[in-house]
Amino acid sequence: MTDDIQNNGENKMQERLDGGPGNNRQDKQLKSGFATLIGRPNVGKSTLMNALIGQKIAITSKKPQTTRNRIRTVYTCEEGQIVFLDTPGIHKAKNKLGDYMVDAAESTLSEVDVILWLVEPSDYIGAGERHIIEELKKTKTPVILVINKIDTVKKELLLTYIDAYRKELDFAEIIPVSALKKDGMQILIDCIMKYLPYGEPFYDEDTVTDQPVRQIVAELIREKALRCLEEEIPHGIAVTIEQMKFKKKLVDIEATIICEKDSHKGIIIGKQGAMLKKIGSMARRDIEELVEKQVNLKLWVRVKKDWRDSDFLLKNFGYNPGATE
Ligand SMILES: Nc1nc2c(ncn2[C@@H]2O[C@H](COP(=O)(O)OP(=O)(O)OP(=O)(O)O)[C@@H](O)[C@H]2O)c(=O)[nH]1
Ligand SMILES: [Mg+2]
Repeated sequence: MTDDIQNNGENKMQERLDGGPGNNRQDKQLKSGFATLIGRPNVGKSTLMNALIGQKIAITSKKPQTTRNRIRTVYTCEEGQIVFLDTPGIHKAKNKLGDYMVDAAESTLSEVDVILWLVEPSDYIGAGERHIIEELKKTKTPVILVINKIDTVKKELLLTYIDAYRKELDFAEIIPVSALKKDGMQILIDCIMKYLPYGEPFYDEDTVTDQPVRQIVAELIREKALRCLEEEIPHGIAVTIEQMKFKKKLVDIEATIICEKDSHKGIIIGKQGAMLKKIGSMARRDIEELVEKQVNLKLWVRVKKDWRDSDFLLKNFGYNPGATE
């Protein structure tokens, strides 16, 4: 297999995500613009974005601080195009990675046409929400309050939550949804459209994301590590792709899981390699769905002490401080 063919496979895969050449729409008064999803960690931003575009691009987990980079996806319909930005949860940063994540989220506020602020279904407005309210007060961008996870509460209580939030900020709209059950998705799409300017679409109509395939693959591996590992270990993990070779029927992938301590390395590998095998086979299934080919996945584990506080290593692992794009 020559390098050309291997690269061609990756390029074709990328083209499928990018929408490929051509596909220009006949545009008459189309709407087109950017919507950012912000909120505290774990409120369901990534789940909601995946539900809105109908495809899994952003990884999700029940552990907070899952998303680390700004992720751009595209929703296109007859009316126009919404470019979504999924962002890391806004939290009190404890290291340089945390600073980077919060900056990736907060820097979107003034760059978009509409902000979706996701909150838990509750009338308790804590310090985390108050910090976000202060940030939102600084921008002129319209804010849609999205009360997510309504499948977990009684419908009667929704009005209390809406009232509590309405007192805090002048929202353009307040929409209750369940991202998990895909409840309220069309209402939310229609509502976002109202706040977008008229204009040409930014991307071809088949484009789903501008995330490179390699990055999605690395994220899928990190997602499985997040799901399989407990306590503080997942927060200290990064994944790098060493190589990805597209062959005729198969994709060969070699990846490294980076962790912060020797003791973590032992846990990630597990007894006779059992944990690493579990992470690998779970990730392989998802990657196969993404690349639509059989995948041969080899995983390694390496220790890089305190990488979350090293500018050099952060950059190396794809978290580029100062450049959140
Ligand atoms: N019951 C219920 N759970 C939800 C809903 N939306 C998301 N979740 C769950 O909430 C958890 C967090 O979801 P994510 O989408 O990863 O949250 P996030 O806001 O992107 O989190 P960070 O990336 O850490 O900021 C996951 O376990 C989801 O399954 C919902 O509508 N209902
Ligand atoms: Mg997320």
